[in-house]
Amino acid sequence: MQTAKRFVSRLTRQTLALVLAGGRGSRLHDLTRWRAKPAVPFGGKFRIIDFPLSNCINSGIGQVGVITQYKSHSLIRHIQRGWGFLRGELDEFVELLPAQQRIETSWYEGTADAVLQNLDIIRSHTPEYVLILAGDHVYKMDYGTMLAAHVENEADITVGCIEVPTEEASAFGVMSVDEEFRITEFVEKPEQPRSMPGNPGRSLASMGIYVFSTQVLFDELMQDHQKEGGSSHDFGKDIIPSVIKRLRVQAFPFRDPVNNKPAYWRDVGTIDSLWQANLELIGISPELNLYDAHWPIWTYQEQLPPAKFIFDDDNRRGMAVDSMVAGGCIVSGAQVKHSLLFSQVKVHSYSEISDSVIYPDVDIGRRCHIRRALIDRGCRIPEGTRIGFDHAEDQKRFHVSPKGIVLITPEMLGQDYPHG
Ligand code: ADQ
Ligand code: ADP
Repeated sequence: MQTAKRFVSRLTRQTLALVLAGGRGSRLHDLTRWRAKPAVPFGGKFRIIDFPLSNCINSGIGQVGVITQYKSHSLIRHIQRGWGFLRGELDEFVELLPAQQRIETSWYEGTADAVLQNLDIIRSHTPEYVLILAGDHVYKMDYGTMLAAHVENEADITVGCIEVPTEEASAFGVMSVDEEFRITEFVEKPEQPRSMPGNPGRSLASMGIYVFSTQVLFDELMQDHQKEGGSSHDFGKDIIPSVIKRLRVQAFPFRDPVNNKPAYWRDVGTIDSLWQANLELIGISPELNLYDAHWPIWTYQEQLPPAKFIFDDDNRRGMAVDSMVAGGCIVSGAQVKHSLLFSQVKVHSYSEISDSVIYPDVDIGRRCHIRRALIDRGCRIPEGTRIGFDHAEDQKRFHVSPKGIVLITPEMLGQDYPHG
């Protein structure tokens, strides 16, 4: 029995994954004014949620629920369009679980409440394990290894973790572990995070992803639900810290299976980190390889013609170097350097773009000079616009991040958002 339990494919088949995709992501400013953070575009043709969803499918987990709440329209549309290819008759699905006030007459409070309100749906799928994921991180991870570790350690709960610099650790749940990686202490977003013993300057942070044995999940959610006040109904704040003394709660360090180093994992929670993580993909051998045929990232994509680079009427060369350019783009007599163009971006003659991330359906008029910018979907940049050269000037119309990245949305340009 014990040996049979170790077949990872059996474990993944008995697992229901729940992707929490309802948070605000308010540090992304106007990018999340109309969409949830998991719906934010990333990597030239994906949205952030495609990463955890692809990880599920590539790990062999075919039963997935996506818990939505805040500004969920574009997220729901993306999932309906892009993630309907699973085979219902094989009991594989990506199911949307919007806040529907099923148990309480309120929206989802914390993350634990969001799961609690879907208990009847979880029950109906009779999983042996429930894998709780965040919808807003970029990484490639085989959840099968985490499930196998959960079973081998005979854990009640397993928490995915990574090492982070201690000075950044107060943004996370921070844990201490014993020599068997059992969690002995867990503090959510501590003001003074602890370093790992023997590794000063590094702390062990929760990735906000959890494997629960199903009955443990039910029991703990009900207990938390019945608490009179004092609980924000959140996994990191309430559930995990309160169970570590009573239950076997293991940490699972997320490492790269090839070199056994801490693996690529990004929160992309700010304009600076989002811009940087996008541009990092352009490098010669980026840490996140999107060209890995063994770990495809699935998404919704329109049928688009190839990207096109053309000489304009004055014989000026349209070109992009050191860049990634998605389908449907046309660069005509303009120069694009070290930039990421999402689908259907048009760049017109005499314009120069560098170090920028341009979301889909953007039109950049003639004679624009743009550097270090993040341009949201659907912007039409008027002829002759200069961005990224004079921050005092940029600040009057746009949002300028602490590292000087200029965020531009259609509203800031006085334009309507593209619908549909
Ligand atoms: P945070 O990222 O601060 O910390 P939170 O804001 O609760 O946690 O978001 C976690 C996930 O749940 C996100 O994907 C978010 O979209 C979603 N979410 C939040 N509120 C929701 C709600 N009411 N309904 C549905 N979905 C919701 C967590 C952990 C930390 C850990 C970090 C890692 O609490 O311990 O270190 O994640 O990023
Ligand atoms: P995404 O680029 O993520 O797909 P959308 O452009 O679809 O985002 O916007 C998300 C949702 O918000 C859509 O329903 C869109 O119509 C709506 N929306 C965006 N901006 C506005 C606005 N200024 N006023 C009203 N609705 C808006």
